[in-house]
Amino acid sequence: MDADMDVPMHDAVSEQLTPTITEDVTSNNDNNSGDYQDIDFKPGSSGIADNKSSTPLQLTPNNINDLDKWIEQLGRCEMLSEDDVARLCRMAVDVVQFEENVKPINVPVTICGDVHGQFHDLMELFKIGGPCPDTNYLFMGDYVDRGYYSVETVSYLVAMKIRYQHRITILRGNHESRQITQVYGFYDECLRKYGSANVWKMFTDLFDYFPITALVDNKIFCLHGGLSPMIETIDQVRELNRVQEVPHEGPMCDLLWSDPDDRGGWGISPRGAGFTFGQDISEQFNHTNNLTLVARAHQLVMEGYAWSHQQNVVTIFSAPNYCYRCGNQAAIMEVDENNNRQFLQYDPSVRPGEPTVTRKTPDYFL
Ligand SMILES: [Mn+2]
Repeated sequence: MDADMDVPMHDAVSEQLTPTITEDVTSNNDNNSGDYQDIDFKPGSSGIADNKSSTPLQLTPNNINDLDKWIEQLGRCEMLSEDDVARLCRMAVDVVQFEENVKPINVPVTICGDVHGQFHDLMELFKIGGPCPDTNYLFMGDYVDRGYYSVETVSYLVAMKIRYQHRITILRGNHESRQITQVYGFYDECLRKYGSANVWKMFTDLFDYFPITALVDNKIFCLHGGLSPMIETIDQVRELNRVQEVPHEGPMCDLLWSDPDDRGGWGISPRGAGFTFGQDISEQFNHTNNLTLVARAHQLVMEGYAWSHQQNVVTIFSAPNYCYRCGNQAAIMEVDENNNRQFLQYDPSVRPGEPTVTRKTPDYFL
């Protein structure tokens, strides 16, 4: 293992919102590598949000039948048809569009970090944490990219979200974005598995509606990345217009991209988006908002979880042996009805006969 894998910030350095990529996807320069030229970036181009309901989706016996069938199929790691993904995403919009920017969540709940397309490890997570809906779940984003099964992973979680709306919450991570998924694997996987970008367009249009933060029992503020110099109170998060591609800067960007740091105050993030924030910032935020903890994901941590800022912040990472090579454990955090917290750690699932995991490493792993 690389020595620098011990240090979480080194993962931050490896995953960046790089300026060169921004140029590739936003300019019409003829010198661009052809891959990105024909991609329609217009949010909403899939049409899955064209006929949004004005009231939350009410499940019918027919819906439930379909969802249970899809969940069973996806549980075998078999992807849905393109038509079924379209139906799935239309239904999902009518669930998540009604959730608040700061989704209130009751205890008990089990809080999870990055999954990154490691489908079999997600199944292991549900074995360790208990099956949904018997156990309530909060996922803090980054379902897609890097792993080999982003399509199956995000389809499964979205199907579970629709089927058990009040038992599972799925927040948006910085990878639930049109730009990042074109660099780190999800776009390519959709093209390979479906033969067109249609499914990618549907899911990225759906991601725009995902809630961005959650508040567990008014005590634990949960989000993918971290704090923002433009956000002092949780009420300010409630006022954001979140239904858009993840911006390159500003409060919504920071919430999905920032990282805690040993240095005090705000710092420039090596990721090229968001900020680093010190213990003074975390303490002030928790004090101002009457919180006990900020729970976030976004960084590889070797034990699967890591405290920082004298337990004002916890990082949870739920992709064991990240990228099939980092050697890390994964973890989830159970919060019980008395607000006691317990971490459950787990190792990679065993996949007998899995041919792909030892193949050559795609460039976006590096
Ligand atoms: Mn992330």
